[in-house]
Amino acid sequence: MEFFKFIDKVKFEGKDSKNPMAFRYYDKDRVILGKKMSEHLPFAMAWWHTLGACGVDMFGAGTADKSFDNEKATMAHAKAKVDAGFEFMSKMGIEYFCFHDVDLVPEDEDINVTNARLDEISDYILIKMKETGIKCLWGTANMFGNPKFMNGAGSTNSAEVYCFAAAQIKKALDITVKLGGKGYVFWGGREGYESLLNTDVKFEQENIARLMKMAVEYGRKIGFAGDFYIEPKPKEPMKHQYDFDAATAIGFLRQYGLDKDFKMNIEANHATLAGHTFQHELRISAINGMLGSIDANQGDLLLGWDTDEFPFDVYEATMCMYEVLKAGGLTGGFNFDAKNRRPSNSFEDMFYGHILAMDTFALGLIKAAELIEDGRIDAFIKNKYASFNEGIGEKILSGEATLEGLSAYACEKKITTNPDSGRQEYLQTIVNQILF
Ligand code: XLS
Ligand code: NI
Ligand code: NI
Repeated sequence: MEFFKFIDKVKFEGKDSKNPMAFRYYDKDRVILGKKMSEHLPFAMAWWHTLGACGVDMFGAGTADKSFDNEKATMAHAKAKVDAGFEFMSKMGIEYFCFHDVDLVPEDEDINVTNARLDEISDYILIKMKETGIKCLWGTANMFGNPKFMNGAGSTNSAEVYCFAAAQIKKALDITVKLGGKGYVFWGGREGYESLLNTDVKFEQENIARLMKMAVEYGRKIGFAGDFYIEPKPKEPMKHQYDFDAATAIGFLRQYGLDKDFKMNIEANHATLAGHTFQHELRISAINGMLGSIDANQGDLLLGWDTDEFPFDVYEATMCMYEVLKAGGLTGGFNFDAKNRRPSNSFEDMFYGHILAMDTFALGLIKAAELIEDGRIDAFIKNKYASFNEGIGEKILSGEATLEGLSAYACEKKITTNPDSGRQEYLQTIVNQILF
């Protein structure tokens, strides 16, 4: 059954094309800095948004029909979603997908039934993967939707719920490994608190770490060689979430000895919710050797929540790709954790959203490569710290310096110098010059 009859395959037509079902910048075989665009940009479809989200919001019902000609919450519907998903990814030229356990099948009261459904659907997905060459980027367990998780999963006060979470993680890992997933994500949905009056933060964080340790041990045992990821987010649904931002999550991983197995999955919209730029979160992850994967979406600075829009801000995408190129690429990919706006409710809009996003990142990649090749920004930064290349600066870097020694140097020289200008506006001019 073909769901998207209006398009055969989205093709690259170039910058001047007015065809809405074509790429203007994403030209998969174009080589940028020695690598094909498709290799720089392993794009992934998010099962939950693309095949599940219907535009439901706090004030109204869904606007988009994602029944795919089947009754919802049935295995027939789950299979139709697989068919629709693989047709969609093939036509878009998207090579990966990401999923939560309960995106794939309807969840039953009895976890054993859910697990059997997951076995069945993953067999079917495997067939489609072989047919199309499409791969799994990462899997995860949804440990925030079920009312059981109202006080968190790893952070719950109920040992029983903790076991239930463990069972979900185990199964989601099994399925991820079965599908050859490159990564496994922990987004700490409800791992946080509303009030400190009823929360033992230390206890909860230690318990989350225990659960992650068990997940790593089990994953390695069943042959999972990929990365585990934490996806930081400061708030929503909880008022305060433990994985607030990259720096916090990295500190947590190091404290509990999880840093060898985990990296960051950075989501653009979560970065801005944390009061950071997307680029900041990427940089912090990269300098700690933990830039793993990206949830490529965009927030709205006028709205204070995770709006999960398809990215269209080329400036942000350029800065993102600048960080990714500097870091030598991702171990993961670019997952479109993004959904159409509620009134964009047709199947065509699913295509337009992903075309917009892929073109935005392709253009970002082209521009980031130009910034790097131009070299003026790198040269500026190198020169900015040049006083550490010789004399007293060199001594500081080599570790020979002592506080007394530096003090003696400063007092003797009666230092009055100020550092050179930061030249921010000059550098911003370079960025604009290259962008436009
Ligand atoms: C929610 C998160 C979620 C994760 C996967 O804000 O972005 O969708 O990516 O659980
Ligand atoms: Ni996400
Ligand atoms: Ni999110």
